[in-house]
Amino acid sequence: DNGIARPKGYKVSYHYNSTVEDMHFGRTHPMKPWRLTLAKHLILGYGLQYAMDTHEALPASKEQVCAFHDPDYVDFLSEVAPETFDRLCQNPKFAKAVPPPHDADSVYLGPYNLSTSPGADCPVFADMSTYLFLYTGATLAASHQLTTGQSDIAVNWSGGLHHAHKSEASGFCYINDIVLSILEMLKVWPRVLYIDIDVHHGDGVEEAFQRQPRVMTLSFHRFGTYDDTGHKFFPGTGDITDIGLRSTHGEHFALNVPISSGIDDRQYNYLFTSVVGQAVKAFNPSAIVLQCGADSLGGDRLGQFNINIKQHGECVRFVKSLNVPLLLLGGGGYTARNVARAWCHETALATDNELPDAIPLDFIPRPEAFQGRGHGDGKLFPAFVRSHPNYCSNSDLENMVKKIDW
Ligand code: ZL4
Ligand code: CA
Ligand code: ZN
Repeated sequence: DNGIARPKGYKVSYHYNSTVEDMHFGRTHPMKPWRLTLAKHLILGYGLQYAMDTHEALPASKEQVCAFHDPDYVDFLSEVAPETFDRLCQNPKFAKAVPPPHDADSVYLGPYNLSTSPGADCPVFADMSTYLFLYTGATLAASHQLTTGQSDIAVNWSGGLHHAHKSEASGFCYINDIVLSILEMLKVWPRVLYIDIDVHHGDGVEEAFQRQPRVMTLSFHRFGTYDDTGHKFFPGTGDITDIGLRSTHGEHFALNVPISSGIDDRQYNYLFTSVVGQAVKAFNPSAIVLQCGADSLGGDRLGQFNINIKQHGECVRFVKSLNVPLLLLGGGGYTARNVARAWCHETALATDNELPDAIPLDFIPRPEAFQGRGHGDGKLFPAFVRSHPNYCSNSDLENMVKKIDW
């Protein structure tokens, strides 16, 4: 007996298709879909499958994806592969989608910000369409469970791709599954709150709902420039003054919490509970979508925060305690073993289970991923080395909370 039980009085569903694990963005590209294999190993190793209903996801249909995205872009995504890219680019229907200006690394970019060059943020890789339509299908199945009242919490760690625009890929994101899920929710609920704890600004979701007062978007993210290069941290938007478009009544429905690098657990918890608390009080959401990007963890390859797994999970616990239908999505996360730890812990929180710190290594296919110094010593909650100097002062954070008012 592993001690794992179903939660009392509510239902959790888990939506996933293992096919996404086998996808490769490129050898050194930071996005590693196999982090989802590690997450699955931990979740099954601890026995959390007994605490929820697991659903194998089917691919989303083109029609479903067109609820937000441009139909030509969706056609391109459904047909594109490394072998077909150049030919598709010649097609007049797609050629009119002008490539964005070449980036600082002067990587060749094709239409829709896609590229077959390995240096691109959004490469065209083998079986890419399969990957895109599956993570989107999982998010749509999860939202369907919620909107039909069959689940109270629905989980898709392969979703949460918040940068994708209506007709452009951006920042490792091609289809904005989050926007699609919120559009589904708006069919049954008056107000949806979107919260984003990925270390990057949730720009695609914010932009999509700029003119929609029934959706409030709230992103916590690193904002500012790199010490060494002076370049802006991606995507460069989401300053505190970015509050979306004001309605005729003066209200606004976007909130942003720009954060300097090195923020610690206590400071993050203060920001999160204060701002989410205020947002919930003012907006009174009927449902919440929480994007749980794990690149806000300490030790992430791209992020620059010093948050531990327990604190990342406290955000999930806080939102869950609000007792409204909840969609939990993944997102970024570039130190694979820690992404797996965080999302396993958060699956446990969703199902009201508490996991022992010692990972059941005997029940895990690749225990070496979590063993040894530098790999977390077989623990679910290793203390991260504070690798980033903390540029957040308590008084700056307090002033920011005061400024975020409406
Ligand atoms: C890489 O090593 O800041 C892509 C991207 C590919 C392979 C080898 C090529 C080497 C880091 C990133 C050159 C890579 C230069 N390879 C990439 C302005 C940039 C243009 C692209 O978590 N170059 C763009 C996007 C961000 C930029 C972050 C976060 C997604 C999410 C949700 C998206 N783009 C500069 C970088 C590498 C690469 C190494 C990389 N790209 C790091 N940060 C970015 O919010 C899922
Ligand atoms: Ca964010
Ligand atoms: Zn991110």
